[in-house]
Amino acid sequence: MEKPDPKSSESSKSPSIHIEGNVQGNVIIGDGNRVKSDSEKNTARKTIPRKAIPRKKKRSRRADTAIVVAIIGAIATVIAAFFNSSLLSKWVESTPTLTAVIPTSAPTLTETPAPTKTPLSTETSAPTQTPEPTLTPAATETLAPTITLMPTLGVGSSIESRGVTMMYVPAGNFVMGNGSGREEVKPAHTVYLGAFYMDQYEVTNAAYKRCVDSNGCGAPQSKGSFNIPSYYENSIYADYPVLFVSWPQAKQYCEWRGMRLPTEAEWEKAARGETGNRTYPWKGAFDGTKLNFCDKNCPVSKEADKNVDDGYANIAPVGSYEEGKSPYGIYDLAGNVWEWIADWYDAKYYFTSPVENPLGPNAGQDRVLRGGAWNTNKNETQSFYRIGKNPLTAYYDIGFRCAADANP
Ligand SMILES: [Ca+2]
Ligand SMILES: [Ca+2]
Repeated sequence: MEKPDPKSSESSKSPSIHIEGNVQGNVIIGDGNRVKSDSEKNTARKTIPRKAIPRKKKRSRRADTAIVVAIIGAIATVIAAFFNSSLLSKWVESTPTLTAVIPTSAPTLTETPAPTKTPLSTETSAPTQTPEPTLTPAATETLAPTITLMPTLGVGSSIESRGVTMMYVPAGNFVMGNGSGREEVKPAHTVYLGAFYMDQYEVTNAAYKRCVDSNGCGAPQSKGSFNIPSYYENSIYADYPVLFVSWPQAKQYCEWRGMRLPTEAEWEKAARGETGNRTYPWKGAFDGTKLNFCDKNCPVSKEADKNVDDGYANIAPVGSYEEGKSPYGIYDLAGNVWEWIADWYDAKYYFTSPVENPLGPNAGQDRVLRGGAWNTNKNETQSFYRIGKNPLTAYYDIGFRCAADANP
């Protein structure tokens, strides 16, 4: 009788797992419905060939395989249990907190782009057209009425009249005429005049031409002058006195400007000042350098003063003699051109003249001329010197200037 293989006895101690087939020891054989007797067992042991050992190895491999399968199944069971466990549920519950954060931050980001519309503010650049308020200069025009300076008018004050400057002569008394000399300048007498304005210069070709060009005046009766073929329309003589205008033409020009010719009293006061002790517009004796008269270069030989050169043999531009202006800043009242006066001429008028704002005789043959000219001697340039001339006379040594009441 062979001893049982210790290995087989060990195998008999294996777990009671049901395995079909021939098994050594207390192993169920066959269908397992019946337990065989010891004799049967011995018979069976005797019938077991030695070659069964390798078969045993086959059986253990099968068992290992089954064990692996069982282990895998157990692991699967554990995993399944794990997923069904509360830990899994807790782990799952914790993850949603991460997903909830995302949506909250997202909205805040989408609204921030709104400020990108701020470029609209760049359209506010439209205010760059605000320069329109530069129309404020209109306010400066309101300064024109600042002629409210009237209360402060005095010697040196002036106004503008169609491009011509007029100087202010204050109201007051002055001495008119002269106690000696020719009969028509006598007697010296005090006259009161209201304030008035008088042109600072003799009316120039340019000033008169503005009236002619606007159909306000007739053209001078000659466009030339003494030894000057082209005078009135020649731009070289624009600032020279207009010549060849009659008394009616002179009057019409002043009225075109809204002014009038000066009275004889106004003209004399403008030339002499208030005291009446001046023989010329300047203070003191005759000075051949302060006026344009018939000097040593004058073509009228019998009138020429051979000791004086005043700079002009013929007519001179207005305002050429700064030192020859009157106390009121008025130029060329002595010399250059004779000047038409509003009054009729009467050699005896001073004996009957009103003492206040005299307007001259009511009628007459001639109109008054004052101041002498470029072709006269110094005596005829005296401020009280006076002559009468046919008002229709137009000549190369006769001009005029305008005046106006200062307090109409
Ligand atoms: Ca001269
Ligand atoms: Ca003059």
